[in-house]
Order: sequence, then C-alpha cells, then structure tokens
Amino acid sequence: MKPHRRRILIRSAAAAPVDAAAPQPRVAVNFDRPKVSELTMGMRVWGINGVGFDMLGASPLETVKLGTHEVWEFRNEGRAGMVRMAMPHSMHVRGLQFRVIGRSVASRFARGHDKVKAGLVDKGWKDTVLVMPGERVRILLGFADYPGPFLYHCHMLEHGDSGLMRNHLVMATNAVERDNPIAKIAGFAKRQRITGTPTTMQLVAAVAIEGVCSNGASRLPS
Ligand SMILES: [Cu+2]
Repeated sequence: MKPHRRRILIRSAAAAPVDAAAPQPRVAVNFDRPKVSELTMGMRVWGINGVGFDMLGASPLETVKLGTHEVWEFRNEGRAGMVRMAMPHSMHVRGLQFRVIGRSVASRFARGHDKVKAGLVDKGWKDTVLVMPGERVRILLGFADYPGPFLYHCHMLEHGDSGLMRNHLVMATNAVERDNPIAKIAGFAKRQRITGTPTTMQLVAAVAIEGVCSNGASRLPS
C-alpha cells in the first residue's frame, strides 16, 4: 500500500505579519525553492540531511550571502533511520533572528498535532522554532550583519550533541575578493581573527569561503 502523503497546511499568523517592519517572504532569493533541512535519525545518532556535525564543514546548501534573505524549511518526518520515530525538535539558528512564515503537518500526525497546535506561537522575531513530529516549518532569515560561520542546531542538548547540529556560513563578498582568491582568504582570516599556521588558515578560510566540507581538501587554493 502506498504511504499516505497528504499534508495539512496550518494557518500561520506570521504569514501576514502585523509588524510593518517585518520583511516579506518574497524578499528571499530562494522564495520558490526553500532550502530543506531534514532532521534525521540513524542508529541513535541525529543529523541534518543525514550528516552530523562537522567543525569546519558547511555544505553549499548551508552557505549564504551576506545581505540576502533566504527561506529554509525544517522537516521533521522521522525518515532516514532504522528507528522510525519522530520527536519534537527545537531548532535554533545562531547570529540572527528570523520569522516563521508557514507550517504544514503530515496527515498521519494531524491528530496528535491538533492537541498542541494552539500552543505554537509563530508571531514576531524568533531565534528558535519548535518543529513538531510530522511538521514542515518554513522560516525567513535575513543575513544582514555578520559574515562567518554560525551554528544552527536542535536546542535539546542530547540531540545537538548527537549530531543534530551543523554550521551555516555567511559569506561576505566584494569586488576585490571575488576576483582574487588570495585577497579573499586573507580578508576572511583577518575578519574572523583566524591565526595559526598558513595551512590551518588556508583550510579554515577555504572551507568557509568555498563552502566545501573537510573532505573537499582537493579544492584548497595553493
Ligand atoms: Cu531535537
């Protein structure tokens, strides 16, 4: 029998912001293609899109440009694991505040969801959003102020510690750095106050700038 894939849209108060200063979702550079983070569980190890924490890693999906807005979607559907279970996750994005712009829930989770949905408060600025079992939650983020690597993770300690934590990288670009890899690395290292051997600096800066994971070392500039 085919799995039942119907989803139920939950009315989100934030969909029509009462705060006139709130950004509108259409300012996002990826409004039509939200970046999806599946909150996954393997053998008792949590992850995001099937991978756990990586100190220096930020995937291309996790790399954003300073001065832009993006829409991200957290999906908590209990997939990709031998243990098919879904728990609430309290997703926190460091370094900024965001808006919740929409929720939906899989129909097979709707009954349980009905019991708690009155407690979900999506109005206003957030730095953490609760993602219930079976839910997809969309948020609008503006990367206005600071370049560099930041964490995003589940705020339940054992989940974050078990791998439900990743970096997102805010890239600053300007004409000089865009055209000159050496200036790009030097500029990044200076802004981030990265010190150490040239190899360390290169690695950290290249990972950050290029958005490659640590296994992408072949792309390090020489
Ligand atoms: Cu969690």
